[in-house]
Amino acid sequence: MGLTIYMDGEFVPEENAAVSVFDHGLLYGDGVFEGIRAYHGRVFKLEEHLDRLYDSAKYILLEIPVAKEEMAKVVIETCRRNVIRDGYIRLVVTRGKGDLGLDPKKCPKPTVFCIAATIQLYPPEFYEKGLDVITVPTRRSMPEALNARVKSLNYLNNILGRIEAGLNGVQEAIMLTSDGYVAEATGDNIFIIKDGTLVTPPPHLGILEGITRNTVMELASAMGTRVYEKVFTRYDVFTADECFLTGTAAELIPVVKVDGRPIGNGRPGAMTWELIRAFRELTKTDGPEIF
Ligand code: PXG
Repeated sequence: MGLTIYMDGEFVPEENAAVSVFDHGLLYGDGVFEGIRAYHGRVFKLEEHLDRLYDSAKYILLEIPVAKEEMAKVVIETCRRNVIRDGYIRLVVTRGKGDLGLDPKKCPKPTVFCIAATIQLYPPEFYEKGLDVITVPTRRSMPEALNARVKSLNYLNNILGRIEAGLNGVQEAIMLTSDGYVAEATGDNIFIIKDGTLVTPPPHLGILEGITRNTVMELASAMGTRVYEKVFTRYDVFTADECFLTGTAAELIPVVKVDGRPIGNGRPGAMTWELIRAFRELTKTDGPEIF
């Protein structure tokens, strides 16, 4: 594809952008990342993504060797060099190159790279007709083990969930907590709508506090909709009027069937469409300009 990648302080051609086989990001998933979108020549919610990246790094005691303000410039410049007006940005900070042991003290210098490209998560027709999803046997990791609020490079828990969805012929999975509460999808947050009220699980349950999720909550509140962060179960999903997922890559996508049960009337709901429209409007004006 011939992309230009930001890699440890310089912009290099894709074929020269490589990490060491001793990088602890690769050996152990020891690192943090962000997936960010560019829309209409702007980096959507850049500040929020950078705040989360630096908080994730802080939680794992990883000091990012680039100041936050500088990192904002790195993201914008990577888009510029790849002529990305609408695209998907992956910003990654790993513990860096160490030895074969776990000890992060052996990794003197974190690895930082940024990719600006494009992405299509689900086939376009699913945005129109909605997704069919299942709850999977693999539970979301306990927050006491690795807090899901950290956007770490350890995605095996989610990937197992995604594999189980695929084994059952659907695109996406809903993962439950070890107590059986609805947590989130493998790479998206979940919302249900009942009697005009929007409900989504609280971050302390052990989910990623999605930036798209927070944006949707703000948009709904601004529309005068009641919004609650509340713990709920599959019962609440099965009896909901509407259901949808949110994520930077997925954006807002309606869910029309869960575990074989149609949600509401089995078609994407009116409130979901209204939120999708409001979200699309916001992408026109939010975030710093690339060009
Ligand atoms: N939950 C999880 C577990 C995520 O990984 C979200 C929610 C949504 O968060 P944002 O801030 O993006 O609204 C994510 C982020 C993929 C993929 O290929 C998805 C994410 C990250 C990287 C890849 O599906 N999702």
